[in-house]
Parts: sequence; C-alpha cells; structure tokens
Amino acid sequence: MAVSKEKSVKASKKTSKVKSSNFSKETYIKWYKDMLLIRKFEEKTGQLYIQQKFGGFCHLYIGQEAIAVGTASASKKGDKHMTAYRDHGHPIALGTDPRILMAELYGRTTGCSKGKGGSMHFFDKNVGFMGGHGIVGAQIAMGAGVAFAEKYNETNNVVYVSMGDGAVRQGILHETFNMAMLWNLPVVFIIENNNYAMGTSVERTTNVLELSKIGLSYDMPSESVNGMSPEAVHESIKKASDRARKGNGPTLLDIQTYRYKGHSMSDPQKYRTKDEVSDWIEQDPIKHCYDLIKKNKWLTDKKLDDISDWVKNEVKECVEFAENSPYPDGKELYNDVYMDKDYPFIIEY
Ligand SMILES: Cc1ncc(C[n+]2csc(CCOP(=O)(O)OP(=O)(O)O)c2C)c(N)n1
Ligand SMILES: [Mg+2]
Repeated sequence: MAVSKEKSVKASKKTSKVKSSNFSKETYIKWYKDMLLIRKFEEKTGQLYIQQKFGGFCHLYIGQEAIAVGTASASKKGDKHMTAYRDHGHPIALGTDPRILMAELYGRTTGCSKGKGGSMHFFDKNVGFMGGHGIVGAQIAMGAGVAFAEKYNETNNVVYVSMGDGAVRQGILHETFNMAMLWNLPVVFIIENNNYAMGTSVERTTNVLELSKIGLSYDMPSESVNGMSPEAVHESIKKASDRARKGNGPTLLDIQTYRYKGHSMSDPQKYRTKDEVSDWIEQDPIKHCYDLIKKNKWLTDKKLDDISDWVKNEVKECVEFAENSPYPDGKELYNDVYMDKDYPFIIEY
C-alpha cells in the first residue's frame, strides 16, 4: 500500500525545525560537494550495473544522502560507523577514496574489501567504516558489540549504527536495546526510515507508526528527525553523540528519508505512486544546499561549475581505476576466512 501524498509530505515536514544559520558556509559547501559525489557515483553505478559491468546485488542510496553527510560532519575521528547493504554513501561521506569503492563493485583486488565483498560489503577501517552488512538487522547487535569494545577500551569514541525501517522488526533489536541501555554503551541507533522494506510500507507492518517510540520501552532517549535536512541530521547526531561521550548511553533517532530509486536494481515499484516520489524529490537535500550557496553568494557560478566538473572527473577516474585493476587470484578464496583450528570436521586445504 503506497503512503498517501499528504501523509508522506506531512511526515517529513513535521520534524523540520532547524535554522540554516547555525552552520558555516564551509559546512554547506562540504555537504554539497560530498552529496553530489555520492549521487553521481551512484547514478554511474546504476548505469554500469544495467550494462552488466558487475553483478551481485546493488541497492542505491539516492535520496538518503543527507543522513550520511550530516552524521559524518557531526562525528569525530575515531568514531565508528556501520550500516546495512545500502552502503555506498556512508564511506564516501567519511572520506574513503571512491576509486576503491568502485573497484569493490567490480570485484577487483584494489577494492576496499579486496573484491570479495561487492556492493553490500564495503568496509574501510581507516575512516571508521565497519561495514556494509547484508543480513537485515545483524549490524544492530554487532554495532552494540563495537560500542562495548570502545567503552571497555575507554576510547571515548561513539558508534553510529544505521538500519532500515524494516530492520526494526527484527527481534535482535530488542535484545540489543536492552543490553545497550543496561551497559550504558556509547552508541547511536539510527533508523534510516525510507518508509519501505522492499515493497512493504511501515504502516503495513506495525500499529506504532512513530518508530522513535520503540526506544521508550527501554528508557532510551529517542526522537524523530527530518532526514532530508543535513542540518537536522547533524544537530540530532551531535546531541546524541555528546550524550554518549559523557557516559550517558544510547540514543535512538528515527530519521525520516526517502529512496528515489527502487529497493534494488530490479524493482517495478508498484507499491508507490509517482506523485509520492516527486513530493520527496522536491525536498532534495542537494538542491537545498545548492540553493543556499547561490542565495548567499558563497560561491560564484564558476566555482559551482568547478565542483560539478571535479565530481564528474572523480567518477570517471573511479571507473577507469576499477576497470584497469586485476581480479583476485583463485586462492584468495581461502584468505580472510575465519577458521577455528580446533573445530572438528574442518578439512584443511
Ligand atoms: C535476515 C534477513 N531477512 C530478509 C532479508 C531480505 N531483505 C533484504 S533487504 C530487505 C528489506 C529491508 O528493508 P529496510 O530495513 O527498510 O532497509 P532499506 O532497504 O529500506 O534500506 C529484506 C527483507 C535479508 N537480507 N536478511
Ligand atoms: Mg526501508
């Protein structure tokens, strides 16, 4: 069942209350540049996938970029980030070289996971990106585990665990929320609520439409956030991470967003209307930043064109880098595989 036009627009406006003046010109320019790079990287990814340049699953993040950049700008070096399989945007926002991400899509040795992970398993420890995870909801518990390690090692780092609105329905969330609260872990749980789990809308799966309420049963501070606004995302993440760093434990953020494209590359999208999609596109965060930069004359038209040219060239170089990189050797299959030497019935090759 598609969410009605009125309802989807209302849902996103309800949470919009941040003044743009709280942020510097430099922040807006960085958000704009990073979101444009994510968008263009993924538009190219979609084209390459259709041309069968690489295989496997492919879930585009287009429309949700404000969450990745708002989280990146509000977090600190040393913090850790995890998400599900819709994972192209997060590492780019955190500063991973997109060339090694494109190479990963192509399954090449130069990829961020040595070409063995593909689209759903990006990973870059250098920027604190602890993956891309394909099992819906698995990263909720693993993220709390990482937060436990940070607390145990007294690093004062915070862990940000993103999940979809569908992942919220996994039982593991409840066990994790309970333990994370009990142990006061430095973790921010982020629901990237794009209103659909594949073709199933939130309202078809629950009576509790305000997903932030889920945290309340664990006394977890929880709030709804406008995910089309990098400002709102930044402010809510900053507040939550300050709380975690002070030793005051987890937060749940229900960040309302939208994916403009289908769930994955094969999705006829019969569950939603074109009007619903275009209503959300009207609130596009890249356009929002572009318009503010223009209105405030923070950059000349020439400088804006330079950014766009730089992004185009980056994406072109990503493809060249990936296509010119070698495939992994067959024996790579046996590297990086966890094996317990004492476990019975395992044959060593
Ligand atoms: C445990 C498990 N069950 C089912 C699937 C199949 N599956 C892949 S994506 C998905 C929908 C998840 O939707 P949501 O959490 O809202 O994330 P979104 O795709 O919207 O980002 C499902 C059911 C899976 N990968 N793992
Ligand atoms: Mg979803």
